[in-house]
Amino acid sequence: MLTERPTQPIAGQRPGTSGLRKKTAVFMAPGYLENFVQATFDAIGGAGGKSFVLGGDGRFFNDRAAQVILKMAAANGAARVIVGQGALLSTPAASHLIRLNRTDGGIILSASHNPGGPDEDFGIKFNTPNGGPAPEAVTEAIFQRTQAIERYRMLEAPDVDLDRIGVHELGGMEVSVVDPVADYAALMAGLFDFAAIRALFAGGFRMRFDAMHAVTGPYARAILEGRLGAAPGTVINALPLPDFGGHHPDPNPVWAAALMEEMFAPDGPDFGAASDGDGDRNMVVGRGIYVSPSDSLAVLAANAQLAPGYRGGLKGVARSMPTSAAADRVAAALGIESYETPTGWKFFGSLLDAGRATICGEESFGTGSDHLREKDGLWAVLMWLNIIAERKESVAEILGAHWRRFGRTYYSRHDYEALPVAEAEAVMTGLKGRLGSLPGTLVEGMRIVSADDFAYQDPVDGSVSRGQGLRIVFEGGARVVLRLSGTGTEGATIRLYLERHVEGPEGLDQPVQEALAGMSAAAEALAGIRAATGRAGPDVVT
Ligand code: G16
Repeated sequence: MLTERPTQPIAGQRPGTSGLRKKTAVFMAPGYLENFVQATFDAIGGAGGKSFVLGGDGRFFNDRAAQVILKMAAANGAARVIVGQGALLSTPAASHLIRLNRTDGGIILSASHNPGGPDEDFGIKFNTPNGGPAPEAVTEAIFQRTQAIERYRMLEAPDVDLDRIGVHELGGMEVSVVDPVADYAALMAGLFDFAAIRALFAGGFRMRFDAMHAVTGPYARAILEGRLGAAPGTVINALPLPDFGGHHPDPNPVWAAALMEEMFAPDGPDFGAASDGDGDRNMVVGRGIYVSPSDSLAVLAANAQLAPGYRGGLKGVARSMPTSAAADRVAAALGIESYETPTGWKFFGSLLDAGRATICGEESFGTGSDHLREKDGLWAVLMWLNIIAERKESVAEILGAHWRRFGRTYYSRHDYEALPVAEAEAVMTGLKGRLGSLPGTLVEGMRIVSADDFAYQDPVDGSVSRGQGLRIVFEGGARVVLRLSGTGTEGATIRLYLERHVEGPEGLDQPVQEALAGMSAAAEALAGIRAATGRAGPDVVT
């Protein structure tokens, strides 16, 4: 039975950097999810006759939310929804299914790298027909709709058996339950030299992939162990759990500490990797060497042509503003365009759609290409494996050669988490107010050449995004960048990004924090984060 239920606007349903993220309990409150889903359908001109992709990272409430969304889609007249078995889909796999099936978009249930469980985080986002996160115009329209909503539509019906692959019927709507891995694995097989990677593993190459009890477990098992012949047990924490085993499914040296320890042990594996809650982020580690996301992007760009899918060369490389300029140096050497966009994968979408960029990356452990419209954790891992198989060198050798050729861009991010919002905003507005007076001044013996609040004009559609982070550049290109995180659910998080380039051949092997000590001191002199917040130091350093 179809019902129209009266409702009223709920405060705070404004999607952030990638969708709406809140505490799970907030999402479970009566009407909360329903209001947002109805507002989404309304904002895209209704769901009538349309088709969508639906899936999530398996966190607590994923299964319930999927049933609610299916019933609402049916009640709103949608023609078809493609759902991953068990309501599971990694974000990149969802992006691919939207494109492959030419649907009218998709709904992804995830709070990405944030912890999951009844007391942790949940999230939902809408992706547009190009497979990418909704651009600001769409998220704004959804938000406006949440402010005016008066009713939502719901079908009263039993749950769909999402464990059973095949075609189901729900109130006249078709629900296709699909294997979440198959189409994605086929896409990867078309981009990379699986035979060469298989030969690498057959030759004794040892790898450890930490799926962090999140969605990439089944994907990594099927591809790495299944199709590529990596030793059984290569993929650990492979079973997706509603609370990710109580951990942060965040692939960085802090939250993937056990993997780091294994990789730095004397007889550690040759290659290590981890992925996040919804499978779009990646961390890559060699034996005894950590690869920063900014360096990873640069290495992938410089070596992409070794993989069959990129043999024709790259159209351009794009990075988010806080990501280091290492990739720009590669683009310059290759004679291709490089782009600096605001944080958020959605900004890459228009460059990819317009054929201006092939590879994109962010310091926040995100890398991807024009094969879909999200960042893609396993894609990056497979690209590294393809490069290693072709070059027949270790990660340390590949990085060392890269630095000798392009110089090394020392880079680190310092996070001050869960700050009182007013305190964090005071730090930002304080520095913002002083930006105009900074150029020409000396800080810690270094001269500032420019300081601005980053604004971006999309070169394709001309849209302008302002207020994207405070950027202070020193002579020689060293930088201090500050911005507020757009993905946290508790208080405010200040991210401080430090960067300094060393041309070499001397000075390429310094410990990162030591190489950046001067930048860190300059940042404190400029922004006074520690002084203003009373914190002794950052909570997370990556
Ligand atoms: C999301 C976006 C990324 C972005 C990141 C920034 O990542 O998809 O493009 O780099 O947020 O996070 P913050 O604003 O906290 O620095 P994800 O993996 O959470 O979807």
